Amino acid sequence: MKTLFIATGNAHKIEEICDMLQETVRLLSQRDTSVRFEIEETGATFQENALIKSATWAGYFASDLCNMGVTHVLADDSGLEVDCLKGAPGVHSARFASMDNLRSGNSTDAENNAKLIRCLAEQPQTRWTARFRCILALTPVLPQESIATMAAATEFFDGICEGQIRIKAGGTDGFGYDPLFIPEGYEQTFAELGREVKNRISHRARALNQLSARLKD
Ligand code: ITT
Repeated sequence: MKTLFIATGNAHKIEEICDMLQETVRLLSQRDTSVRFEIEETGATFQENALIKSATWAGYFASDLCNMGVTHVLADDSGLEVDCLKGAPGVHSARFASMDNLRSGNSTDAENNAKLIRCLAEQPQTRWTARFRCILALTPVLPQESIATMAAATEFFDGICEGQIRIKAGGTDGFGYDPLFIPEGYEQTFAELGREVKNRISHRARALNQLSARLKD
C-alpha cells in the first residue's frame, strides 16, 4: 500500500486532504515527525512552488535513515486569483499582506483578508470575480536517487473553483480567504457553507479527485 506524506505546514490543508484521501492510502504529515524545513517558495507559478515543497521532502525521505515507510510526498500550492487585481494575490496568497512591509513569512488570515478588502473597495463590484486554484505535486520517494531525478518523476493534479469576492466577511469554517469567497452557484461564502460543501466543490477537492483516481490505478 502507498504511504503519502503530506508536505504542508498548514493544518487546514492537512484536514481537507485527510478527509478525502484517508480511505485510499496511508497518510502521514508533519504531525508524525518533528522534522521541519524552512522552504522558500521562490517559484513563479503554483506548480513550481508545489514541486519545490514535494521534492525537498522527497529528498529527505529518500535517505535510508528516516523513511517511515513513505513511498510518495504530496505537496499543495494554492491561492486566490482576483480578476480586477490582475490575478493577485495568486502565488503570493499566503503572504499578501506581509509583502507590503517587506516582512518575511506568511501573514495572518485576518491581515490578508483586510488587505484584500482594501484593494477591492477601489474597484466596481461587477469586477470582483475570482477563483481559487490548487496544484498538487506527487513525488515518488526513490531511495538513493537524486532530488532532480525524483522531481522529474513528479506528477501534477490541478483544480479550480470559480466564484466571486464579497467584502463583508461571513462564516467561521475553513481558513484563509474562505470568509470572503462565494463559489459559483452559491450565495454563501465557503466559510458559511462549511466543510462538507467545500470538500465537494473546492479547487482542492477537484485536484484531490484526480489524484485519488490515479492512486486507485
Ligand atoms: P504550505 O506552503 O506549508 O503548504 P501555506 O498556507 O503557506 O502552507 P501556500 O503557500 O500554498 O500554503 O499558500 C496558500 C494560501 O492561499 C493560504 O495560506 C490561503 O491564504 C490561500 N488559500 C489556499 N487554499 C485556500 C482555501 O481552500 N481556502 C482559503 N484560502 C486558501
